[in-house]
Amino acid sequence: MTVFLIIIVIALFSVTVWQMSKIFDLSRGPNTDSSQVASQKDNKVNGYLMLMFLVFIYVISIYCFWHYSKFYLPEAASEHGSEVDTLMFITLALIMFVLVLTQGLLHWFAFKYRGEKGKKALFFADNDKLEFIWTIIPVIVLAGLIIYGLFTWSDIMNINDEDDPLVIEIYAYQFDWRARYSGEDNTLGKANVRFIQGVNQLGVDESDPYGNDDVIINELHLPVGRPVLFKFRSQDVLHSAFFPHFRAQMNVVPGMITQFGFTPTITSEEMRESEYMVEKVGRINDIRKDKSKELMAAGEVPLDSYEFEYYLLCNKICGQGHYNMQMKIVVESEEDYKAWIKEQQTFGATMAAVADVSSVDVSTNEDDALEEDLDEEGNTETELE
Ligand SMILES: [Cu+2]
Repeated sequence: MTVFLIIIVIALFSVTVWQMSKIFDLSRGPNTDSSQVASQKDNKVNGYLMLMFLVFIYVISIYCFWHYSKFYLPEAASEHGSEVDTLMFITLALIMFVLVLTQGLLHWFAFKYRGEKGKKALFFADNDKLEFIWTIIPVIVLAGLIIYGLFTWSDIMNINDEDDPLVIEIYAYQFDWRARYSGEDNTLGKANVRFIQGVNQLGVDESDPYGNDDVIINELHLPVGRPVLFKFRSQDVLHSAFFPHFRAQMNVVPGMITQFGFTPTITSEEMRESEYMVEKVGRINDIRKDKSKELMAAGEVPLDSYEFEYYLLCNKICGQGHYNMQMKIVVESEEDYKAWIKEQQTFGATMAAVADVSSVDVSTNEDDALEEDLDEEGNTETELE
């Protein structure tokens, strides 16, 4: 309702301004020039305005590059990442070059050939040579960019099985992620939404022996330098798995399995210690300190200091909790990774534990019905009536 009222006020205000400008026009003396043809003075003013606008767009572009470049992502933390960055840089550099040149020419000519008394425009029908030049140059440049992009794309998307990649399933649902490691055999057990029940939140097929040693967890640990093959699955709607620091993104589509592979090259610790990150984290913590002062003055809890972590984010607006759909990624040494994965419970062990608990409960309360509910955190509650 407020928005509607604001729109009405703005509309009425515009009508008032328009009516007033008409009144001013009428109230002008009889000697003023009321013709619709641009005068010598109009042409001059507009010519110089063109030049000023050119300077304005150059200055604002330089300012933006200088001021916002600190928000650029740091060095890519994956093997193929630098290829993506180079492609991006070449494309941007070409676009910038053409943009600076054409905008300069456009505004300069508008200024130079502004209307002047006695000046007459030259009638110029066409010129085959000129047309050929300005057609062939963009064709060559664009074809080059597209072919280069295609090669880079196929290079990145071709996952070589000979590299023995670590197979991990990334499972998306509103509004969180789960990672399923394929275990010792490096083969994921079959899964289907129909098997989703109780603790089996990802619908892993219990009858498939490959699934027994799978590990399901909501934190992604990756050994540095080892190729990883991600298989993506969605429970509900379209999500998009976005790993900005690794320059990777893949749609997560319900009803099908998509995949993407990359090799992490920089551990979380190394990234934290990099010059870029030390500076960035320092900047964020300065802002947090100021905010904390305000909070403490208002008698509220101050903010924790920020520490860098890699994150997997959702990059498709998938619902109201989309903004918070993220999973921490830890890139660590092969030994640390092995020690970590050893401590995790396998899917088989989880199901066996649940079966044990159920059988104990049933044997002690023989006539009671057993009900299992999955709460919001994905934990199983065993309720006895
Ligand atoms: Cu999502």
